[in-house]
Amino acid sequence: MKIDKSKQLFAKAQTVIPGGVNSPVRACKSVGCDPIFVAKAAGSKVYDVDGNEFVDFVCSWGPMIMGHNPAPVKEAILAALENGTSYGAPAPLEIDLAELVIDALPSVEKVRFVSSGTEATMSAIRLARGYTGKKVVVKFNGCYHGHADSFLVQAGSGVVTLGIPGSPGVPEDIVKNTLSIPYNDVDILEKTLRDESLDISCVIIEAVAGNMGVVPPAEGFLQKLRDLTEELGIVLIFDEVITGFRLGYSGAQGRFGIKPDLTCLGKIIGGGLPVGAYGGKKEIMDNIAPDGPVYQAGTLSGNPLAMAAGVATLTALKEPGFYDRLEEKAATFAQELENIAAKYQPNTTLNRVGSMMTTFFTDGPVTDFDSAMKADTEKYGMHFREMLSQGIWLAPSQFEAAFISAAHTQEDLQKALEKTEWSFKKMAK
Ligand code: HOZ
Repeated sequence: MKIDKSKQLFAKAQTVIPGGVNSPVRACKSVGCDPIFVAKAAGSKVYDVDGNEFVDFVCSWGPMIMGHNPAPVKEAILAALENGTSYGAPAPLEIDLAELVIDALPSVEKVRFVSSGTEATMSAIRLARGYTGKKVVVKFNGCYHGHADSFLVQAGSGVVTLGIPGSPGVPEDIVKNTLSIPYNDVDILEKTLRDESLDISCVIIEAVAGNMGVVPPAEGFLQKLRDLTEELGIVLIFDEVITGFRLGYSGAQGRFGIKPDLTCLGKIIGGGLPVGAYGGKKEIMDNIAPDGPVYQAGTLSGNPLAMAAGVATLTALKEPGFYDRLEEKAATFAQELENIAAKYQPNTTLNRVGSMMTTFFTDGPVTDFDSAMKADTEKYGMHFREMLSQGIWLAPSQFEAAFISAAHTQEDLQKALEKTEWSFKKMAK
């Protein structure tokens, strides 16, 4: 595969952009190669600047659930574009998107739009602290909630990919108010939440973890978390930036039948444009300025192009059977992957929930951060490079998810399976 133009662009990018990338995992450091520069994307494919074609399982890290540039979203963006790109004033589409979100998620009575998932989670914990008058945020090891200071403790995604223990620039004084505990450990959870000396305002969780690779909640874990937080007056925040409108039209909360107090959204609700949102109980949301004293604002919040893309996306996702078809496609694909792994790489564990999955290079089970960290990242890197050379685009880190979209055809999935078999076989030698 020729990648001369990507190589040239990466060299140039490194002179003007830190690491040559605008988000660290993209630099492909942990998988031992240089990044590919993208020229365009359409449907299930990404095309690089050298003219190579890849079947895309990154899907822009989750948003592209209908594939790249689907017609209804493209048309909605073009129509919105005719009316200008930003107003810094309210516009009708914001209400439309808010209504779609509220209709989809029974736990959400009011929603505020921001411009990224990080903004959503950071605003949600501020709101929880303002509402409860308490300081401490409880999170789970290996969960990643964006890059705001409070969350860079035992975090997943790029933080674990690059082996960053905590980030310089994040003051001790801030992270001392973040408590990170093991995912799926009911005993530690209960002990922590019942400790009144801790001054806990909220618990934030990826209801299905996607940033230490995919790790599902253990049976009953989310219900226990809901029961405890309810009993103790602690705000429960579901970070559904990845899972929202991914694991079903009502996200992880619909799938597991849990109603959090606050929900953070992003990715899919922007249809590929930069959007985040946080929403929940009216009683809590009414504390946000201008109705209440908790401050949060944004020049591009509710941006008209992003709202148009979001409305078109959520409307399209309402199509009857959409999620059933996606689930079936992902389940069959995952089963075939497992069959191939059983033959050539038996020391792997595939975790899947709906259309998100991770093959961990460890014999598992992978149920939390510690077990995810047992994965052989060298092997993942090798597999990543083999797959890339064969036209299959996987996440450039063991600790991320692979996403299936509605645009993936049987031919795409068959190709991915054949190439996986080829790579696993080669690695087994
Ligand atoms: N942290 C993001 C995935 N969980 C990566 C975002 C990006 O590089 O675009």
